[in-house]
Amino acid sequence: MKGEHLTQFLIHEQRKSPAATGEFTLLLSDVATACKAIAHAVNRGALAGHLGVAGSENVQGEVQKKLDVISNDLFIRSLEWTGHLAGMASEENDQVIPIPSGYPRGKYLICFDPLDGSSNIDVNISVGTIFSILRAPDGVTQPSEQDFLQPGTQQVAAGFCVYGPSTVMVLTTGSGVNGFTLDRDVGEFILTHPNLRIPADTAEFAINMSNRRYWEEPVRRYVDECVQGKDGVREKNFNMRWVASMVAEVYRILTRGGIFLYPFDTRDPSKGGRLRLMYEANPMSFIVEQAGGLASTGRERIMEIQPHSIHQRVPVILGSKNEVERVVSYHG
Ligand code: AFP
Repeated sequence: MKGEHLTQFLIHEQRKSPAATGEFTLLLSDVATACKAIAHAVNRGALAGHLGVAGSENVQGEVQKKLDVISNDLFIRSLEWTGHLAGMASEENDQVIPIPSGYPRGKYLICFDPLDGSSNIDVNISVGTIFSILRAPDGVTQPSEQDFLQPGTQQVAAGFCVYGPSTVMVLTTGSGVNGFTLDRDVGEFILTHPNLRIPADTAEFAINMSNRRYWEEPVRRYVDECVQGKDGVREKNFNMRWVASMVAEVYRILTRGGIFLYPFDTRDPSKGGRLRLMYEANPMSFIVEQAGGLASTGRERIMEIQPHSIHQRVPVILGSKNEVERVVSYHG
């Protein structure tokens, strides 16, 4: 119900499943607490000396920002002790993150990108946290990387928090998508955007055009047709956006439709794409599909990919159903 806070919402959802123990509700509530702490750190920015680079690289070989490191720490510290998780995997950590000995273990696994879009931090553009929750295989209390390698269809929940003009958490547990705005006065996420739905048609696309020369032909054809607008085969004008923060792009698509593409390109074919399957593509695909959209690599449904590594990258094309179907059809 619009206006209820996240904990109320989660408990109402929990009561719909008589067998629920409350562990899942508590886990989501802990994730929200972690996001509030990160929102606070992001919001303090230069005042807390949080801007700039950390002087290190992550496992992907990307330069880490101070806030990447701070957010990763805040997320891990908020969740490791709670007893709801068997293990964690972060975009920033080479290996899966075990629950320290001395803390109880739960039945869930979480994969997360603590600060997506972090190249935008220093220029004060929206960034966010993305998470995906899976079940640990039966009886597993010390999961290995292999235990995380489940296709996106196995996710029990996914969400993201966008730290923008307001802080908004978007969440799906597999029955629709809801958006909660952080009310800083009371410290709670309030349900402000119930049952988000992505319109099937759109006239807005998002892609990094500077990579055009590296794209495959189907993507080039699709984007060229959008750019030709009324004068081309589409017979309507399109608008373009590129924030370079996936959280901001997906939030825009959830509020007014659109298509987002980070396709395969030939800059480094061995990478298979730019975005990470476990931390970005799978959770965003779950959310988008739950809101009535589609998510594909161009050749297959993202959530059906069998992962082979926790840091695997994939092409991502997601958003308004009819546009994604069109791009997929061009891949033939
Ligand atoms: P960072 O977290 O390193 O800034 O990457 C953000 C991101 O994974 C995703 O959120 C953007 O859509 C995409 O990369 C932007 O990539 P380009 O800088 O190549 O446009």
